Amino acid sequence: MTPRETRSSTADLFADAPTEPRSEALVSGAVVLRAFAIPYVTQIFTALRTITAAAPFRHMVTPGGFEMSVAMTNCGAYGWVTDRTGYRYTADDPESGLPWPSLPEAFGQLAVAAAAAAGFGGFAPDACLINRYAAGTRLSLHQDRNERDFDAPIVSVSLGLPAIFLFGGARRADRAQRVPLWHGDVVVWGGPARLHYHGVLPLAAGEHSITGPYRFNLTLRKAV
Ligand code: MD6
Ligand code: FE
Repeated sequence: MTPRETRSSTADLFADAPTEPRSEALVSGAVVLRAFAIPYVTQIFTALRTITAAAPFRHMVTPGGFEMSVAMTNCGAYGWVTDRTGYRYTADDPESGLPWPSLPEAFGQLAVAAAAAAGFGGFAPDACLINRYAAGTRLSLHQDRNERDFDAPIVSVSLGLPAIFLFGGARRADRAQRVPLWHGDVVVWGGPARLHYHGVLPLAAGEHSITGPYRFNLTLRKAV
């Protein structure tokens, strides 16, 4: 069993975890960079411990009043938050009143390199949303549209347990592709695909050698 394999009830979709870096286009403007984050993993988890000590994971509430099953925190100049009044970016963590922890150098380097590899030069992220999924946790189809300008791409880093990413079109009703994402995979999203609907299917239970029962996802954006 290689380190990238995990046991799960969706073994068929997860059967062929890529171990070599390669790039897979989803649609024009969206690409999966397989294993792109592997060289950054040690630095990422070291930084994550510092970030979550200052800004712990929490379950935010949607404007509709539902507690999100994904646990979230942020780092960078701006963080994405939701509460009863809506979705937005803030400079301070509403739980502590302090600025979000700063963006670790390795996060910025990874994001800029991944964006460039996907054809988006000059990416300057100022926000990193950190998502933690446990078994059964899902993220329903949505668009990322709280950022000020949609010219910058989004860089999304998958760590730990694998998940099925749903990648749809410009309209909610458009048919969605099911894309398995493994530890170290990076999805870059921009240009004509920037406002495409996407989501994550309920996480299958499993155990990962680094993250245990969790999947982590970093989404690096230019928010402001
Ligand atoms: C996740 N990702 O993979 C959730 N958004 O956990 C997102 O919502 C997302 O992966 C925009 C672009 C890429 C993403
Ligand atoms: Fe999203």
